[in-house]
Amino acid sequence: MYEHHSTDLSVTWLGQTMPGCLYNASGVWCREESELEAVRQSAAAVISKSATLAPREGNPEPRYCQTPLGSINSMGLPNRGFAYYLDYARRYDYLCGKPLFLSLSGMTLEDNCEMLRVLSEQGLPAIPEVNLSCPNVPGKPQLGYDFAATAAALDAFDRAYSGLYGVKLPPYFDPAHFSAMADILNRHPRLAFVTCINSIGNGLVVDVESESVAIKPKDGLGGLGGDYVLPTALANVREFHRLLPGKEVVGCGGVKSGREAFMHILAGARAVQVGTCLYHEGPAAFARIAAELAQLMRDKGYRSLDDFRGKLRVL
Ligand code: RRO
Repeated sequence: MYEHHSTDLSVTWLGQTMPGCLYNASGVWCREESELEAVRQSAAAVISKSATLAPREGNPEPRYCQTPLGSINSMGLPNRGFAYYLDYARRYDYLCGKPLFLSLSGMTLEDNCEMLRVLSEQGLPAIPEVNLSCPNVPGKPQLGYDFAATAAALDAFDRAYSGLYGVKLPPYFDPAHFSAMADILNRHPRLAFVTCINSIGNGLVVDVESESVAIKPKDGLGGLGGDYVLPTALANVREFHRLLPGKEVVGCGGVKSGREAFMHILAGARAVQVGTCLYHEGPAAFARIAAELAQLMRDKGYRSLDDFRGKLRVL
């Protein structure tokens, strides 16, 4: 006699419960309202393309390339401008139970603070995820690799914004860097979550047949996503989950089936974003990955994400 329990993928955090754990990685399927609405229909939450104050065309094409192991991109922050995503956030159906996150990536600290002030004044339920890690604007280093500048930026965000917010971090590769960044983040109680990771910046994909780089900007350098980044993403999720008690970690990097989503949650992720796989498969990826995750959980006897979140074993 089998007992049948339903498998529950819902996630309660930031004072709300969302119906599942999967949503898009910022940058993918989220530049236009039609794309954002398609994500809202098929995922458990929505995040918009990183916004600058003014609209941007982004870098010259080709600027995205799929490879057998993932992707390389140097989009260069193409977006409709903050006012467009703010207008979407004003009209968003918050009662659908799917949180709306707004990714902000101002060209300057003052631009980020300006966008945060406007959001604060509007009092919308949309939650900012400030991007500290865009690798693709020529001449602009990733803020998250400059610890002093990150510390100053977070102090300014606290003054500009009165609610809970998150940051999108670049991948780190050394325990000294995990710990230095965690010490900075822990000084900010309203920093409620970190999303780990952005693409691994400034990789180079080479095509042997044409003896050429794969994308045009920065002589071929671009951010890596997909299979290339999964172990790096998991390391960042696990380390920040350990080092940031009371904060949440959103996993992002290399999720293409229920198995990678499971790995991120086991490493400590509260929710999981899908980037490269969503780019290649479209929003149908969410239902497929969720079904695979639910099946894997049933096989293991888990009924909710709380049963295994952060319970990765060490030897
Ligand atoms: O638009 C981009 O080139 C881009 C951004 Br803002 C980012 O944060 N991460 C990425 O891989 N591409």
